[in-house]
Parts: sequence; C-alpha cells; structure tokens
Amino acid sequence: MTVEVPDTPELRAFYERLPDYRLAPLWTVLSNLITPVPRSRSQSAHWSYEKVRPLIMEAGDLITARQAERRVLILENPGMPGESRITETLYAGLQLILPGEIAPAHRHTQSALRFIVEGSGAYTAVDGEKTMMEEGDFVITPSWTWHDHGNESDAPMVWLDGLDIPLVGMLDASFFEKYPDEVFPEVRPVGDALARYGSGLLPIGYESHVPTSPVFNYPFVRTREALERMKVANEWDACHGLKSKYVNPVTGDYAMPTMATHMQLLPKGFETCGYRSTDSTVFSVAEGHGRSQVGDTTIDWQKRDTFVVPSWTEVRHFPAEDSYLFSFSDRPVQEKLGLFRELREAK
Ligand code: 1HN
Repeated sequence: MTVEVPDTPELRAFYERLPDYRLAPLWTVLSNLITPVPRSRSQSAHWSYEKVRPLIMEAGDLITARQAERRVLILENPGMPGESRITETLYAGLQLILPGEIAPAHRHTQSALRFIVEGSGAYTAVDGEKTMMEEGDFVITPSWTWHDHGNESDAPMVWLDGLDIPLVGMLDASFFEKYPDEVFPEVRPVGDALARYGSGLLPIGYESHVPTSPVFNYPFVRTREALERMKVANEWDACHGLKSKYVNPVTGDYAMPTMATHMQLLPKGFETCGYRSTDSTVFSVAEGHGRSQVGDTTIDWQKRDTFVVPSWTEVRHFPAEDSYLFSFSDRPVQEKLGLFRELREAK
C-alpha cells in the first residue's frame, strides 16, 4: 500500500519554522534516504589510456612531481564531478613519474594501492623499504606508513592509484604529515618483505599489529604465472572466469582492510554471465582487449584502460583475446559490516 505524503499550506508553514530549531521532517525525504535497491550516484565510465596518456604527459611538461607532491590526473566519476572520486567511497587517479624525479615522502591515514600501467623500474618505498615496480604489479602503501616514489629508469612510469579517500573522509578520520626530508631513509633491502612474508613462509613468532598485508608488492609475473597454471584445469566461473583475490598471508583476508583487490583471467571468446554486486568496482586492463556490457553502457576496453562498474549494475565481459583484469572495490568494508550483496544471473 502506498500512501502519498500530503502537501498542504499548513504543512508548508510548519516546515518553514523547523530550521530555526535545527529540525527537519523525515517524511519528505525518507524515500531518498532509504531506497529499495542501491540508487548509485556513480555512473559506468571508461578512460581509454590512448586518449588520456597525452594529457598525463602534458602535465609532465607543466609541473614537476616535486612541485605537485603527486602529479596525478584524477579519474572523476561523471556522476559526481568535482568530488575527486571514482565511486562513492573510492578515489582513483593516474600518476606520472618521470626519469630522475622523486615524489617526496609523506604519510596519511588513507590506504593506497598502485597498479602499474606503463613503465618499468621506478620504485615505491614504504617505511624505508623500496620495491621496484613493473607493469601489472599491485603495490600497497598501508595507512600511516611513510612513502615516497622515485624513477631511476630512463622512461616515464604511470600507475593507477586507488585510495579510500572518500570513505575516510566520510568517517572524518583524515590525518596527513610530510616527512622533513625528501626521502625516508632506506632501512631494509629491496625484496625483503616479499621474501619474508610472500614466499609461503612467515618468520617464527611473527605477529602483525596492522590489518594490511606485510607484502607490499604482488608482482604481476607471479600472479600471471599462478592464473596461467590454473587455466589448464578449465574450471571457469560462469560470471568471473578465473578470479583470485590478493590476500594478506598472515590472515588470509584481503590484502588491505578497506579495499579488495583481484586479478581475473578471462579466456578469449568467453562470455561471462550477468553479475551485480553492491561494491562499485574499478577495473584496470592488465592484458588483452574486449568489451563489457555495464547496464546500458557498452565499454570497449584495451590494455591499460580503466573502467568502473557502479553498485548493483549488471556487468558482463566479452574478452576478444585472453585478458587479465585487475580490479578493486570497497568489498572488505561491506563484508565486515554485513552489507555486501551479489546476484548472479540465473542460467
Ligand atoms: C598520495 O599519497 C599518492 O603517495 C597518490 O602516490 C595519490 C591522492 C591523494 C592524497 C594522497 C601517493 C594521492 C595521495
């Protein structure tokens, strides 16, 4: 039974008196506050790397990494222009670091992930440990860790940044500090974390006191090798192909507390079934090309492109060749709060 909210002169006069008391009627806004299904402000959107790369390089001519602190072009969801967000809860951007440049050390409570889109051999340092980055690597800077980036190679490097900025903003929990020097002192050798924590081993007595994985680079060569080996079993998920989550080896949980990260392999000619979930998801094409149907929008994607699928919008993928898709979303948060829902098309 639907009852219309009445609109009378008496009610209108009543509403006008309420703001003086810092009050407002619920019944005029209730249907917008509590919707029967997610009514996402996010829209599906696609950033072709071919189209945005010239603008990123132009930014490289106009401002240095040092001047900008981070030289990034933000990927703004067209449903929320000016809000520096790609989904309701997440920020994304494409960051450029040119040969010889340094992006100075700082730390913040927002967690950050990097997915390397172009280039080879630049580094990110986290709390004094460098990791060299290659295309397709997934790199983490955990909340409140000192981090700086540098490019000691002879070519530009571009990566996709994913941060939980809007989520942390919503919780009013943002803290930020600059390190007094440009770079944080190097205290451990390159590769230490991966050897120590990412080799199917953990040092005896090791206890983690943070919710983020101690492995802060998941190299694409390893991820790809794992999925290529799994591929021979031919056990494809109808909606996802072969999709694996990046895990924290200490807990088996997602690698980051606020953002889920996955790599999926879709074989050439596979057509995924319709899938929707409450976690708006950002995809970056690590390899291959194809098409995705996102609600009413068709997206033709290629290697290095980024696209976003809003909450509760049906997605289907049609890879034209064997394709690797990296993706991230706020799924861990939703799961921990008991909010995550998904729906697979009945076949
Ligand atoms: C940040 O620290 C990085 O460290 C990138 O590379 C993007 C966007 C907003 C705030 C901090 C980085 C960022 C950021």
